[in-house]
Amino acid sequence: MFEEEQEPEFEIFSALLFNSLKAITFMFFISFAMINEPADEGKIDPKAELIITVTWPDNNPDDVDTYVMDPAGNIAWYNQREAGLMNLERDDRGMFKDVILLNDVEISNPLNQETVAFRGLQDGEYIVNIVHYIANGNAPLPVEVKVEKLNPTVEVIFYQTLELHGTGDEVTAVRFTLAGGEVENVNNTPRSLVELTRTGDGKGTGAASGTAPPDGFVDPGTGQVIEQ
Ligand SMILES: [Ca+2]
Ligand SMILES: [Ca+2]
Repeated sequence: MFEEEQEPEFEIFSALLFNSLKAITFMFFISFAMINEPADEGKIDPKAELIITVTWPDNNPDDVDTYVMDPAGNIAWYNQREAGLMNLERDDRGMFKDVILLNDVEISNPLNQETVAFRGLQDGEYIVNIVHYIANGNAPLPVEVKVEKLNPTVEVIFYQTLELHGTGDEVTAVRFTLAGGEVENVNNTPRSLVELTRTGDGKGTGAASGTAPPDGFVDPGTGQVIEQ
């Protein structure tokens, strides 16, 4: 009699305990998943072998884009930021969304810079292009392009200030060939990479056809892909 009265309570307690354990386990996995979520924005690979830096004047509202093709034909650009062993760390869009926090207050970040990091290198030709995606004035825009090979010691392969002349202007900044760790045949013979990404001729170009990026990521104001 005594035992019969105790059993239902015990069952309820067991069920509660079991459900609580399930909930705690679930929350544990959720938080673990959130901790491991990669924060790729602005991340620089500490083991980078080569870095390309494209810079234009502080506070300039123009949007310059960097396109890089590796020997395998992969092209890194704003719509395909990871391609082969390359990673476009950030698509800088002039002053758009450029803020930094100072004393908990948002202030504008004047920097205009895009960086492509390589976590590995292969023999063959690399092509670095810059594109004037959005121009706001008529004056030529000076754009610094620097290519540095980092190992075994820092070696500047290329450093020059080029000019872009209005929306749509694409300039081949530099082409170079790696052969067994040596840099050869540094030149700037023009070759359009924009064309390759739009026609889908490059590998991993992220756009099979047409000139528009996927609808869900387009900023209606500028028509450009919104940073994730
Ligand atoms: Ca850009
Ligand atoms: Ca900027």
